[in-house]
Amino acid sequence: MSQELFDAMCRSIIDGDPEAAATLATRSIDEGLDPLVVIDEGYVRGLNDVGDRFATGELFLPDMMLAARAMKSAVAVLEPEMTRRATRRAVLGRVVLGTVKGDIHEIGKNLVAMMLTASGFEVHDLGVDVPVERFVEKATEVGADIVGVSALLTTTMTGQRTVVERLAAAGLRPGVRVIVGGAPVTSSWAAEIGADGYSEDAVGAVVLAKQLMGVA
Ligand code: B1M
Repeated sequence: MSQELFDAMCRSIIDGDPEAAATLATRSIDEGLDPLVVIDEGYVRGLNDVGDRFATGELFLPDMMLAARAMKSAVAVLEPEMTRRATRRAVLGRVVLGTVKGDIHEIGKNLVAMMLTASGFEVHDLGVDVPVERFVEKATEVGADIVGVSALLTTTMTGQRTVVERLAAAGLRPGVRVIVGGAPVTSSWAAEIGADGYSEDAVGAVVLAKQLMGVA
């Protein structure tokens, strides 16, 4: 039964159909499904399919844009349910989060922001295409415990290294921890650039942030 729903969700992303994506999201909530499972087993499969076919030249940029729009409409429906399910406690730490300069991919970063917020972190989301200086300024302004830097392109990953370097130059390291993520990012890249950790998904980002705050 769920598989049929997941397949329809995947299809709604491939078709770039925000209404269908939202309707199916509502149905999954009515059926009591976990929004994170729904995102991974349904919608992200569709995004990956579109991304793969973009890479081979079968689909084009407008197709990826439509897929992203459908994904955002599903996440908008699922977000309150994700927040409702999380057990909220006292603020666990302050996180400044953003996607690096030159990179406008926001869906994964937004999921990380949602999960961190729902788990009790105070998240300052700087958005996408964020200049390095903004990470440093905001971290200083809010007294950040953690700076999270997302990058989806191999060409923008280097911005994560620059954030680590500029935070150090501003005297904020190692007090302010840096976590990195995004599809092309790996734990060995995180180690190479001197970040404090890497996570492959939004749930892992929460686990990592808690470990760094000593509350795991
Ligand atoms: Co783009 N894009 N895109 N794209 N896009 C990719 C990333 C790509 C892999 C597609 C492909 O070729 N197969 C490819 C990158 C190749 C590379 O460099 N390795 C690519 C390209 C090439 C481009 C353009 C250059 C295309 C062009 O213009 N010719 C262009 C670049 C624009 C720019 O940023 N300057 C571009 C544009 C776009 C759209 C605007 C159309 C759209 C984004 C819309 C938006 O975000 N509002 C888009 C999309 C949708 C994708 C794909 C299809 C899906 C990305 C996504 O949202 N995934 C993507 C292909 C793919 O990934 N399969 C692709 C779902 C999301 C839940 O996963 O973002 O990985 P993800 O986030 C995960 C984890 O990575 C992790 O947790 C998240 C949740 O589980 N995570 C973190 C992410 N950040 C984290 C931070 C953390 C911890 C974990 O700590 C701080």
